[in-house]
Amino acid sequence: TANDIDSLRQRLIAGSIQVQQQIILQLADVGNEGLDVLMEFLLKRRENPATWIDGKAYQVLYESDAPQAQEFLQNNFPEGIVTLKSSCGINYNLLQQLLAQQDFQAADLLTIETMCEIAGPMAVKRKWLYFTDVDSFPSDDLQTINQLWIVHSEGKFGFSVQRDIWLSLGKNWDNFWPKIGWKSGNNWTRYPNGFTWNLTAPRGHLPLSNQLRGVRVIAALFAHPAWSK
Ligand code: UYC
Repeated sequence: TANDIDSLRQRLIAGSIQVQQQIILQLADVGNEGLDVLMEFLLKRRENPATWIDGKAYQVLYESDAPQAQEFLQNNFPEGIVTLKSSCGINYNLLQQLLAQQDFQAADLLTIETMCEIAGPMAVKRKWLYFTDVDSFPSDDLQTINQLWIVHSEGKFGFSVQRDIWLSLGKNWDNFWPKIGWKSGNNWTRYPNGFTWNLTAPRGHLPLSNQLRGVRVIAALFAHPAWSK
C-alpha cells in the first residue's frame, strides 16, 4: 500500500547503512512504486560523493527491465553515479559499465590495463608497473578507480579497502595475503581461476595486484597520497 511504501521511504532516508541495504532490496521487490522511491533517493543524494548504498540503489535500477528505470538512468546518470574525474585524459566509462554489470573479472583486467595506460607507453607494452610508476599517478585517477570499485561492490573491493586491512594488520604482508584470499597456507591463489569473481569473496579480494615481482608496487599504491586526503 501507499502507507507501506512511505514507511520504506522514511526508513531508507533515516536508517543505518544495514537498514538502508535491506530497504533497497525490499523496494526492488515491490514494482514501480519501489523503483520511484529509489530514483528519488538517488536524485536527492547526487550532490554528495556516491557511497556503496547509492551503488546498491543504482544497481537495482540498472538491473531492472522497467523502461522508466532505464530512461531515468539514461537521463540522469548516463555515466553512472561516480564522478569520473581524471587528470590524464582517461575515460572511465567502460570500467564503470563493467562494474555496474558486476563483471568483476573483466573490470579487474581493465583496471590493470588502465593503470599501465596511466604509467605510459612503456608500461602498456610491458603489461606491468614499476613502483616508481605508481608514485607519480595522479590522485584523481586513483580515487576514481577506487571509488568505482567501492560503490559497485557493497564497499568490499578497492585499493583503499585493501590498504585499511593491511594497516589494521600492522602492515604485515604474510597476514595480509591470506586475509584477502590471495594465499592459503603456503599456496598462492592461482590467476585467474583460483580467485572469487563475485561479492562472496573476502573483503579486499579485488582488484588484484600480481605479487610475482614482489610487494613494491602494491606498497607504493598503499603509500600513495591519494588515500590521505
Ligand atoms: N597472482 O598468484 N602470476 C597474474 C595474482 C604471484 C604469476 C596476473 C595474485 C605469485 C605468473 C594477475 C596472486 C606467483 C603469471 C595476477 C597471484 C605468481 C601471473 C595477470 C596472489 C607465483 C603470468 C596480470 C598473490 C608463485 C604472467 C599480470 C607473468 C599473472 C595476480 C605467478 C592479475 C593477486 C607470487 C607466472 N597474476 N603471481 O600481472 O607475468 O601478468 O609471467 O603473485
